[in-house]
Amino acid sequence: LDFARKDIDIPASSPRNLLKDVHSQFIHQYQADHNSYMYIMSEHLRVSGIYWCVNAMDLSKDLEKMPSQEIIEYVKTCRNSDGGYGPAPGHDSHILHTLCAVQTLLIFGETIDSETSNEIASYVKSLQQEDGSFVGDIAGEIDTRFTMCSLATCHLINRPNTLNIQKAIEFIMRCYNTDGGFGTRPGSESHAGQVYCCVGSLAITGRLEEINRDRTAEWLAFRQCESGGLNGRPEKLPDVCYSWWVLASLAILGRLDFIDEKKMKRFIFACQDDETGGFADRPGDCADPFHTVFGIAALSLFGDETLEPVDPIFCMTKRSLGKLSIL
Ligand code: GRG
Ligand code: ZN
Repeated sequence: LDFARKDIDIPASSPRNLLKDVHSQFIHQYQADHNSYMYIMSEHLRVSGIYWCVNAMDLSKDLEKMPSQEIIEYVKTCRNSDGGYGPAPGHDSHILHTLCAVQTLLIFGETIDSETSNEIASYVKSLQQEDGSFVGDIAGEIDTRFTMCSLATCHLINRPNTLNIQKAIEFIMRCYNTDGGFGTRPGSESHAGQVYCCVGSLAITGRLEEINRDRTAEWLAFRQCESGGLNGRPEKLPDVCYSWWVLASLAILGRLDFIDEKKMKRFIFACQDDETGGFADRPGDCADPFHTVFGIAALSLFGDETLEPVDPIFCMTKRSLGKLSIL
C-alpha cells in the first residue's frame, strides 16, 4: 500500500549537493539583523535560536564569523536568580533555554565557573518530580524532552550526580512503547523527537541496555519515505529536522545503516534554498535557522568532509565537547 503513504515529490531543479557558503551567509545575516520581523517575533525562543545559529556556524567551520563576545554577554543576561536561563532578559527560566545557554557558552569555549554550575544544577534539580519525570518550567508540563535536557545540562556542567538518575530512567522506561518508540509521557504515542530524547537520556546515563536496540532502530527506519525524507511518526509528511532526530538516534544505537543514506541525502539537499540560503522543512518551503542547523548536523553524521564531526547525543561539534563527548 505504498501509494497510501504521505510524501512529497522532489522537484527536478532541487540542489544536489551541500551549499555550505550560502548557509553561513544566511545564518550570519539572521543573527545580525536585530530589526527583522523574524528576529522581533522570535524573542520567546531567542536563546534557543542563538544555539541553533552558533552551532550551525561551528559545524560549518565558520564560528569565527560570529560576534562571540556580544553573544556570550547576551546569553549571560538571560540568567535568572533561580539559576536557570530564560529565552531573553527578564523572561522566566526554562530548561530548554538553560540547555541552549550552556551549549552556546561551551561552543565558544567559555568556562562556566563552579558557583554558576552549582546554581544551574540546583535549578535543574528543582524541576525533577517525585516519579522521576521533569517539568520544563513553572508551568509544570511534564515531557520526556525535559528529562533529556536536564540530564544533558547536568552532564555538560559536570554535575552528573545532581539528579535522581535511577528515578529519571524509571520514568523514561514507562514511556517506552511496545512498537519500540517512546512518547512524551507514559501511554503517549511514539514520536521520533521523543525517541531521540529518551535514547539520548539512556545514553547519557549509560543505560542503553534497558531497551531492545533493534526494535527501536526498526521503528526509526520505518520513518523513511519514498522521497528519502524522514517523518516523525506514521502517516505524517517528511521534514528535514527528523533527519536529525531519527539519524542521531540511530547513530546512538549504532544502527546508522538501517536507513538508505543516498536517498536521504537527496531529500536533505533538496530542502536547501539556493537563493536565500538555509534549509526549509521540505523542498520549496521557507528556510529558517532551526531546519538549517539540523539539516547540516544530519549531513555531518553522514561524514561530510566539509563539516566538523557532530556528536549525536548533544548535537554539538566533537571539537567543542572535547572530553565531554560520550560516544
Ligand atoms: C538538541 C541536544 C539537543 C537537545 C534537544 C528539545 C529536544 C532536546 C528535542 C526535541 C525533540 C522533538 C520533540 C522534536 C520534534 C519537533 C517537531 C518538529 C515537532 C512537531 O510535531 P508535530 O506533531 O509535527 O507538530 P509532525 O511532524 O508530527 O507532523
Ligand atoms: Zn521540522
